[in-house]
Amino acid sequence: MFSLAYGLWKYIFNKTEFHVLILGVDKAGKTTLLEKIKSIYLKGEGLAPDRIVPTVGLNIGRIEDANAKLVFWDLGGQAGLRTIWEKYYQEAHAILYVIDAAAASSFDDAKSALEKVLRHEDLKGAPLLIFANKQVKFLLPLSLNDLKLLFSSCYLLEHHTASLG
Ligand SMILES: Nc1nc2c(ncn2[C@@H]2O[C@H](COP(=O)(O)OP(=O)(O)OP(=O)(O)O)[C@@H](O)[C@H]2O)c(=O)[nH]1
Ligand SMILES: [Mg+2]
Repeated sequence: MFSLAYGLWKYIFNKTEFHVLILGVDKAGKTTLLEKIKSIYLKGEGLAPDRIVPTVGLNIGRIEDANAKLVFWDLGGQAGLRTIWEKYYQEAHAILYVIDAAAASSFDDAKSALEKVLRHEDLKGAPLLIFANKQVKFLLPLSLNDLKLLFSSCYLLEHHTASLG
């Protein structure tokens, strides 16, 4: 009887957990974005931008709403650290790929790193959001449309600034 009641309770109240992998080349603003998300959804949590250092391991953020739990995995984007990314692909449900929209010099690297991510078997069918970060009005090297063309393999390109919200 207890196990039946427990099973019913779990069925009704258990929330589905989704794993979102935050990827992108170094200095794109991944950790700043994660900390911003935390500060918005976890009231009071979240590091200020001046306390964020380049990521070597993994940063984790968990947020929860009425229906689901989201677990964000933020990995280091330096070239030598990108081999670690694929260890997380199998358990990832979605990819949030951050680019520094103000740094034209990083676009080629960001694009080829993204293409490599998308070629991986374990991510077939996983939704992808490309987050064009660090947007300062009128100062972008490329317009949002140009960025869309450059990253033409994307499904949806969102423009924003992680540090300002
Ligand atoms: N102006 C501006 N600066 C930003 C923004 N987001 C991040 N930065 C800055 O960009 C730099 C790199 O940010 P991080 O969040 O550490 O970048 P990252 O992608 O996590 O880098 P790695 O951990 O090395 O892969 C820091 O100096 C941030 O303050 C933004 O939206 N606007
Ligand atoms: Mg980082």
